[in-house]
Amino acid sequence: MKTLFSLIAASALCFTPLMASAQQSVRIGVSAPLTGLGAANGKDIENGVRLAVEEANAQHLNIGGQPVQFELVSVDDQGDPRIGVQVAQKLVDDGVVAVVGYYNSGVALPSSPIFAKAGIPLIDPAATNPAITRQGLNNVFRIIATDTQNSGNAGTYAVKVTKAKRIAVMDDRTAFGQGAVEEFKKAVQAAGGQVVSEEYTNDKAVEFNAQLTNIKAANADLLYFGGLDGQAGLIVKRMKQLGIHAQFVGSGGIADSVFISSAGSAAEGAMAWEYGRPVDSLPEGRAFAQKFKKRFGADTLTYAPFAYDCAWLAITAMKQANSVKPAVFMQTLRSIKYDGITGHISFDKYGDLNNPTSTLYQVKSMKWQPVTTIGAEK
Ligand code: ABU
Repeated sequence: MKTLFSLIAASALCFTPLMASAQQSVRIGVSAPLTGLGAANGKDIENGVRLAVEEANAQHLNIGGQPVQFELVSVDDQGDPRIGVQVAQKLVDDGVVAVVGYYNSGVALPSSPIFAKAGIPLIDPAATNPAITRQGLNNVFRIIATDTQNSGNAGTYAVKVTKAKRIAVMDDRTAFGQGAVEEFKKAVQAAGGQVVSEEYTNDKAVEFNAQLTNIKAANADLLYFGGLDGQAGLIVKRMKQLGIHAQFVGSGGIADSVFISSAGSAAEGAMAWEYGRPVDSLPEGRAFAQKFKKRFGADTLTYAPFAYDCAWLAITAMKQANSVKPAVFMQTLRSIKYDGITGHISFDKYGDLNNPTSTLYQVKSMKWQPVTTIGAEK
C-alpha cells in the first residue's frame, strides 16, 4: 500500500509541470461579408485579423502561465442583418473569447447584443453608425471615427472649405448610408450651407437615372453620397454620362480600388472622406502594407489595418490582464492605451476612440491621394 501511495505521489510530481504548461487554444472570431457585394472588404478585414493571429502565434505567448495558440474563427455574415445574428450566435457557441467585426453597420446593430449577453468583447474595425456604441452595451469598442465625426467633418468642409453653394445628397437607405447623410446634412446646416436636393436609392441598385436627373435639375455643385465603393463608382460613371459636373464626395468605404474599377475613367477627381490617417503616413503603416502584400499577394483595401489593430488590441489586453477570460481582459480593454499601426487607441465611456481622425482623399491620376486630415491625436 505504502509503495502504491509513493508511486501515485511520484506520478503526480512528474505530471504536474506538464499539465501546468499544456497549450491553451484561444479563439478569436471575425464576422464580415465573405460573399456578396461587400466580400472584398470582408476578406480584407478577415485577412487583417489572420495576420495578427499568425504573428501572435509566432511569438509563442504565455498567458496565465500557459502557452497560448490563437485560432481564427471567421463567419460569413453576407452583409445581411438576419444572417449576421445567426452567425454571431455560432461564434458564441464556438467559444470565441473576442470578436472583430463588422463591415456593415446594419449587421453590427442587431448582432452586437448577442456578444454582450455572452460577455464577449466586440471590437469594430469598420462599421460607423454612431448607434452601435450607444446601445447601452458594455462590450462594444470601435477603433475608427463614427459617422457623426466623419460625415460631420465632411459637411463642415463642404461649406467652409470647398465653398459649395448648392449641395445634393443621396443615400443607399442602409443604417450606414442614411445615417451618414443625416450627419452630413446637420453639419452643412450648422455651417450655414444649403441642401438643394435629397435623393435615395437602395444598396443593390445599379441604375440611378431618376435621382441624378433631379440632382442635375437642382443645379447642384456638390453631391454627397452615403453608400459604398462599388455603387459609388457606378453613380460617378453615370454622372459623367449625364454631364453632371457637381463634385462627387463619398461618405467613407469608398476610397479604394473597388470604386476605381467600378467608375473607370470617371473616377478621376472624385472625393471621399475616410477614417483615420493615411496608413502610409503612420510609423508602421508602410511596413504593414508590405507584409500584408507578401502574405496575401494583394494590397489592403481600407479596413485590414484597422482589423489587424483590433485583433492585436484583444491579444494585448489578454497579455496585460494575464488572462484569456473575456470578463477579465475586457476590463483592461476599457482603459487600454495602445499604439497600433492606425494610430493611438484609447476609448471613451462608450467604447469609441478618444481621438478620432478623418482624411479626405481625391482620385488624382487614377489613384486615391490624401488631401487633408482632420482631428488631432493627443
Ligand atoms: N463605414 C463604412 C462601412 C459601412 C458601414 O458602416 O456600414
